[in-house]
Amino acid sequence: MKADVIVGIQWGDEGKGKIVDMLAQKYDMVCRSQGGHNAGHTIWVDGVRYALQLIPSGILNPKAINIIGNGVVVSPENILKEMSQFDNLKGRLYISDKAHLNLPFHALIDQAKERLKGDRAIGTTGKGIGPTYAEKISRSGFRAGELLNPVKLCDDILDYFAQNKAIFDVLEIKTPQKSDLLRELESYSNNLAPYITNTTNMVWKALEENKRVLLEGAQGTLLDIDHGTYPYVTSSSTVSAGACTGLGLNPKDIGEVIGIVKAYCTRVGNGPFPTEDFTQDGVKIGEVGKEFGTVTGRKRRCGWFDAVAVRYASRLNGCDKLALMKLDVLDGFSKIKVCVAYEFNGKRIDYMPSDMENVTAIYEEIDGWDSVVGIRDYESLPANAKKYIEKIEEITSVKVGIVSTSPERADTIIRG
Ligand code: 2SA
Ligand code: MG
Repeated sequence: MKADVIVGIQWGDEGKGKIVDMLAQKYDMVCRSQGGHNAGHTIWVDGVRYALQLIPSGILNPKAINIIGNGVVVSPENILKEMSQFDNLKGRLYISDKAHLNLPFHALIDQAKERLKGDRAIGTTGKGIGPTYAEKISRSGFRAGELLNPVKLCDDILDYFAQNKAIFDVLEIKTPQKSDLLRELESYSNNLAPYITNTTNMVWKALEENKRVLLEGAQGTLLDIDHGTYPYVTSSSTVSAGACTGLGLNPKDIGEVIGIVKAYCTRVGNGPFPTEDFTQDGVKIGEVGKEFGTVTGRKRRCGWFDAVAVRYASRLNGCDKLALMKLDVLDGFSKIKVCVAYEFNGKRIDYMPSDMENVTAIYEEIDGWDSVVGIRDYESLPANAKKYIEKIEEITSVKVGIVSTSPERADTIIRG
């Protein structure tokens, strides 16, 4: 069996939550491969609200096994809080022993560095994601497996503080008291030990046994550490290839890749966003689309669909199809803009250059429609909504296989 991948195609918050939640019902295993508790979505089931940041969405399917892979950075404090929303997760949730630990001091480093950067700040979520991945890459991080020996881990963390004292002093971060740190680590260890294991073997076994496996991406392609709008990116590989390294899979293990895009575009944090709309239209999209960060509550910047960026992201991920989310948010606009090319150094280009700071969007306008809310079959969509979807398919060369017409699970068009 092959593992299917769900990946964000823009700057995150494309509405992956709804699709993963829908699909998770059909999968035996749902895995996260990157990111940490900077991700976030809310799922409602039978009137109960669940906030998920690290735990895969398969947790709401009682039959699914959920894996937090080696590529994820795990905050023990945060995951324990999330786990407390559920009754008994034993046998349903596993954390890779190779996943790196995102500890409280990582968030302090993240926030201090953002302050020092001033107006060149990235606009991170402040959750310590960058510093945790930085320590992983520089080979001085701490892994979930080390929680199984909290006494040694405590000594190692204190050694790390001693080695980096000069830096911690500049950032005004205090070394923890040994007794406090040990108590904290012992508590994490007691509560998390039953969940920590070699998850690579588990995913391999599931595929060998023909189980259906879904890999759930967090953030989006344009936030990818290599391929996104660097340095205004997150610190993980958000593309489908990253799902392989983040779980111990190889490219041949991957089945269908579904790219999630919003019918318009948003971004939180700083950095280039060629189709950002500063007029009343942008404000309206934000209000109707309820565009606020689920983790930090930050207001998202809003603008139009950038087909150049979506084509680039679809190629990077190998998307078999796109799921077009929140089409209903564009209801009632008389004209809808689509970015079909960029102006860069005085020339029209049809690709994303590495320097995205200096591109200007070139738009085509499409006539709007009244309402698509709740429509569940393609043929019933207003003609202009179909034209919009076909325009997106034409420019990106990827089929729009799924269209979402409201936040409700059932208000979804499946085109196959
Ligand atoms: P970080 O914290 O180091 O990953 O931040 C680096 C950049 O990545 C962006 N980023 C995100 N963008 C959209 N959604 C994210 N998750 C939350 C959500 C965000 C929130 O689902 O709504 O609640 O604010 C997310 N996580 C990271 C971030 O804005 C920086 O641009
Ligand atoms: Mg989100």
